[in-house]
Amino acid sequence: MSESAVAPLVGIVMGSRSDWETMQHAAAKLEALGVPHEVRVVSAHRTPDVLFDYAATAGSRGLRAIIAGAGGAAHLPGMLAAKTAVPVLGVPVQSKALNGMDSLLSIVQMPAGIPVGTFAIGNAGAANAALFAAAMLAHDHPAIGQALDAFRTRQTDDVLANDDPRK
Ligand code: RP5
Repeated sequence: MSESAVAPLVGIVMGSRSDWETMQHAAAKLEALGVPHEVRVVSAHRTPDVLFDYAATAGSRGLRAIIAGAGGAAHLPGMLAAKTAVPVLGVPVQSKALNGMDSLLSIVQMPAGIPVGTFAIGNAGAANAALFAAAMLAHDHPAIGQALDAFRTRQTDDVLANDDPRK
């Protein structure tokens, strides 16, 4: 469901356009599950005022989760979480210099009191953050819950139907 159709429930933000290669996997999952979402580049370092405004208005605009991807000195998820009570799901982008270990540690080591749900480095983290956001929404949005159940059933069936790795 594209962001123009209905008010977004999930915001996907990233520190740079260069993060889209990773974060597109979050958008694709939300799209497939029919979760209304928006996508924005919001940089903790290059556009800090935009970050503060995004976080300050997220809840009142109807966002129920923010998926935030960043690489390197990845302050975006933590700073968003510092400014909004909307749950922030952090995705460490795989950096060139340190393979994303820098991103992971920057995002996961939050001080007690300001939580960020931290996912795996790279594409798997982006996809799982989207699935997690869908699970958070499932109770209040049954259609999303049904889409999530159907996805998991298809995934299981696919593994069972291809259980001989030599074929
Ligand atoms: C971070 O710096 C971004 O999240 C990105 O992963 C990294 C590099 O950004 P670019 O130099 O590619 O714009 O803020």
